[in-house]
Amino acid sequence: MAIPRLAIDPFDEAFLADPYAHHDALRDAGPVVYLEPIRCFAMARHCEVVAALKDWPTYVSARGVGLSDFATEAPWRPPSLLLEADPPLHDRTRGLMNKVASLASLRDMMPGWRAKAEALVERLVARRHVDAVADLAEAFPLSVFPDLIGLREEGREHLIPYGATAFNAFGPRNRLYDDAMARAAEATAWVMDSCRREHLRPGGWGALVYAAADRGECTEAEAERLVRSFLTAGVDTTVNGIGNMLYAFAQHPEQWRKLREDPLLARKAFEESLRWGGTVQTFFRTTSSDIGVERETIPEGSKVLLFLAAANRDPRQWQRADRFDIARSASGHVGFGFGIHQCLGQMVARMEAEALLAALVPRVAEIRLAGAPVRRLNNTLHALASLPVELVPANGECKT
Ligand code: OVM
Repeated sequence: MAIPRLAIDPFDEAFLADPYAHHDALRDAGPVVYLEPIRCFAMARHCEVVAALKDWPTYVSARGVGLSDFATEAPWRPPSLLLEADPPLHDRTRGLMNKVASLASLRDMMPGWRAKAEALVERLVARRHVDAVADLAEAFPLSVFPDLIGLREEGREHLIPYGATAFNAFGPRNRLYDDAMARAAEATAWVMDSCRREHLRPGGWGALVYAAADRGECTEAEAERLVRSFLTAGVDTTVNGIGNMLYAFAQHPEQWRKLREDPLLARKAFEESLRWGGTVQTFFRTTSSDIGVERETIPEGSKVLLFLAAANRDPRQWQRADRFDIARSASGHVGFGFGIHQCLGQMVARMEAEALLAALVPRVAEIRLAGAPVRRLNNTLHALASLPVELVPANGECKT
């Protein structure tokens, strides 16, 4: 059997507006496919996506995890020392960053995050009609994450546009890419400047990265670039992870009732929302050698597109894969990736989601859709621009 050649363009706007409608065709065509419109190989089944993510010596990241090959094209910004690096460099930078983003330092934040979430949710329930994107999914992460890093106050509105730009830049040079780049200058300059030592507050994760530089674990220039990773990867991802989770509950009121009956399901519910409707849809790798597939060869230097979100709904892996069911075990999902590059900030994301759910569950009987959700198209992220909802107050009948 040959590698099937498909005419699907996973970055055209019809695909990006509703990626899940196209995943069956990608998965069912074969374990590896070739996508003619973008001229690269792709995998959409759970087994193959996990195998490729595990095999970092073959499927490398240092040539970029977007369509652009850094071996032949200049990257739009200096490459990330984490995302766009391979061992041995990656082991050193990731080891350093793992210590900064420690669970212990996060646990100390939790009481403050919970209090912030409660105050926010109380204000919103009183208003009743809110935009779950602007008022919850954006407002909550922006009220905790920049302070965790120790970012300066002025200019924080650039964080989401910068994230959107970085994630659009993984795609081909389509309209989304060009529009993002045309508007990127100010946000990019602000983010770069915010990564400098003198702009980071003592005690924040940014300052901790510079403390590692002071101990000789990295250079000053590397510290600056590593802080940039927090700002690139930490905002638009959690914003849309929370937004997609709230949208999942708005579409499945019975799942919200189930969570209210058993609030300890909150952690599982967030994992299931990442599996069912995750935020990061795709990442590329580049092959470091020829790979035999069927009776064909994926040549060295090929871009391979990994459909994380399709793997997460692969019926070969999950029963009733298309059902959002917060009581199932979603473990094994690749919404945070897999292997050596698996999301560094995943505990931040989980804690943000949990703080918000802990505030919402006792106060909100139903997250009721109150208008048409609006998508914000992005080459990598499944994102929402707006989600009008009615937060139906709980009147204290909840157990918690
Ligand atoms: C980075 C980074 C890491 C993960 C995701 C990401 C833009 C960026 O290190 O800059 O997306």
